[in-house]
Amino acid sequence: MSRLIVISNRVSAPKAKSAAGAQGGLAVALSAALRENRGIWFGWSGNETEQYEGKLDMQRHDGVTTVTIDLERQDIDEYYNGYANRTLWPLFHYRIDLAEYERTFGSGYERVNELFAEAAAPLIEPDDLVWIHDYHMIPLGKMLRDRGIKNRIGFFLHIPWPPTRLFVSLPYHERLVRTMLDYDVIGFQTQEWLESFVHYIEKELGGTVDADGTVHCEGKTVLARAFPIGVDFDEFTAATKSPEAKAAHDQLKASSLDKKVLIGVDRLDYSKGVEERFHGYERFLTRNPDQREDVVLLQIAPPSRGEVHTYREIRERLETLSGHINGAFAEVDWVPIRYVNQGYPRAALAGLYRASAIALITPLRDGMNLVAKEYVAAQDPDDPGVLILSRFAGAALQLKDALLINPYSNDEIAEAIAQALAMPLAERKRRWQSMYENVRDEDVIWWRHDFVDALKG
Ligand code: ADQ
Repeated sequence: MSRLIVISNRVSAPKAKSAAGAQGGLAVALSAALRENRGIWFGWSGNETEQYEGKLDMQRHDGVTTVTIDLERQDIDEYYNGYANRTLWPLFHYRIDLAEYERTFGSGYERVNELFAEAAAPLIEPDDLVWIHDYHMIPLGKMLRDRGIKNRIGFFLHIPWPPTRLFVSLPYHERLVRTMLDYDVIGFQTQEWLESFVHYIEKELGGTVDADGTVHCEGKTVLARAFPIGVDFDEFTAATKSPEAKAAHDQLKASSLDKKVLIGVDRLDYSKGVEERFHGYERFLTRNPDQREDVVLLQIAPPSRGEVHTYREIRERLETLSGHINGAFAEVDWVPIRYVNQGYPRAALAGLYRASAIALITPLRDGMNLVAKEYVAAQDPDDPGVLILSRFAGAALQLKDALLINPYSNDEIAEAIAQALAMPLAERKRRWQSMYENVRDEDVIWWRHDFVDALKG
């Protein structure tokens, strides 16, 4: 069996099962994938160093070797806060209004990717499979090739790939995409993001793409395919039965009495559509005065990327908006929104999902969205809740029996809440059953096998 070398911006394998903080979807998915594979996970420690001198920190936990490096302040600012989170993240989530194009960000991004390549190349042995993750590391495969690495190298993008007409607003876009032609496999979350990539290759670089996804471009060949990521189904369903889950479940039930809980769980990010969700919920409260006190919205949103100003701004806007809605509608014994800015351990989260009659998941654009799948996995089969899901989340292509809504429409959100509250048990069960089968069958292990098999060639 080949060893797997995973490379991503951050490494958080050892903590992934128990940390109470905001866990990125990537950390949760990869810790599961690496546990069985004698793998090495390489990336940034998350720490800052005065001066980077090529020092590697190597640790072993749970069958996974992690190797990390520290980064200098300027690298963190230009590569991570800059190009990754102020340029690529907004652009790839269709927000060119928020994307910032600074030369220093682009050069910092290339510099840090070179630094990653220099540090990772010596760890790679001849039979290893190399799997690079996400938008922070797009050019890394080529930089490893430049250092003589001949192994099979795959790249998986966790976020959307934007339509060509938006993508070409990125200075040096051809240069970035050309680096991707050195991979053996490029994976996207859904067919939709794949189609945008293929369109770019054909229209901007004059390449051709076969029906099986083989891309021919500028003398190179690479397989491009969709590999929808799933949840660690076994781990998550086990967590649902834990004492911690039961305690969280009972606490939420007891504190909301006979009210139906609507739950939202997101990293605090403008792409998650939490503002639009609050507006849709407000519309529901306005339109349905007789049902107001039957519901409560629990929104869990731990802050992320606090060094980036757009994240500080969305945080402030949400505080103001939740305060406004609560001020306008609250009664002595009821507030419409419980807005919580912290992360929860996964087991507690499982209990909260199970205690909630409705999940309100309304991203404006999302590569996949694992919260939607976790909500489905956590339900009681005898009395399952209803998933209201944005049609712009990658997960909507698999979870077709959710109530799919356009998150930009307050009316659609309000109407879906009313429909969910009125939904008969038989319909809830029918919709949940089909979503449950998908979440169970297309889980993170299935995803990993699918990608690694393609990478083996
Ligand atoms: P994220 O944007 O981080 O991931 P998501 O897929 O929803 O989004 O994953 C979030 C993970 O963090 C989930 O496992 C969730 O349980 C956890 N989480 C969120 N809020 C939490 C809280 N308050 N407390 C504890 N845990 C919390 C990126 C892409 C997604 C893609 C994933 C995986 O943006 O589209 O699905 O990677 O590929």
